[in-house]
Amino acid sequence: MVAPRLVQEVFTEFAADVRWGLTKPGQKEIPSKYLYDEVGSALFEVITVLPEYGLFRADERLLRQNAEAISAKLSPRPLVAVELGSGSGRKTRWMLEALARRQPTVYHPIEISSKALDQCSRELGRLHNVEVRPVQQPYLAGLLSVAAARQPHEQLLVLFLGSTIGNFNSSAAERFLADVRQALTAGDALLLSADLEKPAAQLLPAYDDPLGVTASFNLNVLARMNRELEAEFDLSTFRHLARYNAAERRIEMHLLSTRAQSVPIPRAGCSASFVEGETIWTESSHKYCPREVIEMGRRSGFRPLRQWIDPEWPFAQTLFLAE
Ligand code: AVJ
Repeated sequence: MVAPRLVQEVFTEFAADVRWGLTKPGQKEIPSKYLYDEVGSALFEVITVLPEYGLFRADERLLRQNAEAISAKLSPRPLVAVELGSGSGRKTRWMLEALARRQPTVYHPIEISSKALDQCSRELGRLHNVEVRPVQQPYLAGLLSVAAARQPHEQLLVLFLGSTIGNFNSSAAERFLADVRQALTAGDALLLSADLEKPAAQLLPAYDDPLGVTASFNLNVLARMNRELEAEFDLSTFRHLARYNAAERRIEMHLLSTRAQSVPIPRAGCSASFVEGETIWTESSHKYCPREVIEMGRRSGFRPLRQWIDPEWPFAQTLFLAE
């Protein structure tokens, strides 16, 4: 009896967000978190191995090269590492190995996808001196529950990798970091990844690859509405669109309706009407300059300790201490 009610509640939140985002006046939108159901998360894993999607490898390179330097900056106290949105956990291995060489480490991957958590536990569960304790919750709720259970002598290290911070607009990003800071104690640490500004010619193929994986990743949100909300989207009448918004310094992903149409979405209690060429905005990926990341951390209650930048694909990792 319990499981069906839970499923119902998840559908209700998705349905409410869809109804709001597809019937409001002006730009239609669907929050980007809905891209990551089981199919979407699997497609994102494929995106990370595409040659055009340089940011994943830049993040991984920085971790591999600097994991020792990062762990040397932490206190020798027992460490609790918390990762917000671990995905498969593939690149976190480098960090955990370096940490575990110095001290026993508890690692909490926080994810809403149970598939990703399983994969992550398998990938990282056998590392020496590391204990994996998965948390299936939204980021902040998960972080708060880990923080509530901490021992006073432990240091928390929050990992927010992959430039997921770029999904937020700048004021939301800062609010989010301030919320993270609130959950921490002075002396805790934050390692934050952010993709940096670079020429649009380098950036765009990362979000519009020739194989069409990113297009499938984006179109999946229409397929998901068909699966979960009994919607009647004809995917062949929508097209993936990635563009660089230079004024806002972000990549935007949209789904463009190639014709005028009205699409019933019964379980959201609405239909969505499109004029030809109208788009649904599905994701933003903000691109930063290095100083901006430092300043954003500072304003949220963190002291920057050090920043590393990948020269091949401009990308920054910044280590902060909670003040
Ligand atoms: C996982 C949010 C960092 O914005 O680059 C990849 C998601 N979207 N290709 C990004 C994504 C399209 C990705 N983040």
